[in-house]
Amino acid sequence: MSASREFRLVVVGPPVVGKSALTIRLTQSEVATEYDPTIEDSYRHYCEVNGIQTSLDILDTAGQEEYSSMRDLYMKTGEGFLLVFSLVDRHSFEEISTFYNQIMRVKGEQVSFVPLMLVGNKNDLEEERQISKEEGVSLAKKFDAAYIETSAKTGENVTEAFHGLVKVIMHNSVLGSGVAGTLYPSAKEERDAELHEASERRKKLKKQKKNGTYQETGEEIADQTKGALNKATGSKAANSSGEGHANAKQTEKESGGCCTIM
Ligand SMILES: Nc1nc2c(ncn2[C@@H]2O[C@H](COP(=O)(O)OP(=O)(O)OP(=O)(O)O)[C@@H](O)[C@H]2O)c(=O)[nH]1
Ligand SMILES: [Mg+2]
Repeated sequence: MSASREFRLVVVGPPVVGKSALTIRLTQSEVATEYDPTIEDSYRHYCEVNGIQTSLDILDTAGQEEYSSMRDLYMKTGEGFLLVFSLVDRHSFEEISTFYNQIMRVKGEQVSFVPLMLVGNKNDLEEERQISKEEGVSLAKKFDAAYIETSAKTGENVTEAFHGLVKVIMHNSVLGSGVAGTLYPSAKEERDAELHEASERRKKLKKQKKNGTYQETGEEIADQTKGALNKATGSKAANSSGEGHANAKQTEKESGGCCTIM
């Protein structure tokens, strides 16, 4: 397969959060159960994203502090970053800001927008969860990043996390285009569906009112509709001043069928 576009993705985050397990799950469709601390590993993965043949050059990095001197270099060369923390380890969630700050310091000198995917991994361990979805979304907003929850063990959202980041790089904008499958921001189609739902609900309430079966006040209809509209459009307006945002267009979800070459 000849790749028409190449992307350099870097997987960063504290130790033991599952960076290697996620990378191996994507590139080899294998479940890595052993913990083997990484120094630095590089993977090549061919796939189709938004109908475009892509070659992903994925760098799986060390979470361990003793290898932190290597960070500046890969942060300089990376195009997009998966910032991985563990949903069952609050300390890793708190530590992720250190990685974010370093990326912004290094990349901030080169570009005005850095494509980021904040990844809450190990979502199969629901009963041990220490970080809520709301906390994840809130941190992603602060970082101007997309947010997704994954499991390298079950495979849930693993492809979506990597492909979502590629989409962010392609659009060079998170907030304007949305990213299908992520918890934040939702894709345009998902927001459109919410708007449609709000409009249908308003029609139904109007009909009930006409038939005399309606119980609520007019203000409540307005509030419900406004609430749904706000939910559907999110707080994007406040953040949509970036150049790429206005023309960003969400395309359909990619079909699977990836192949991998190490
Ligand atoms: N239950 C569960 N365990 C996971 C998941 N992802 C990784 N693990 C386990 O967590 C441990 C650490 O995973 P790694 O992928 O090696 O962690 P890492 O972030 O690469 O760690 P460093 O290379 O030291 O930075 C391993 O025992 C994995 O099997 C997951 O989604 N669910
Ligand atoms: Mg590792």
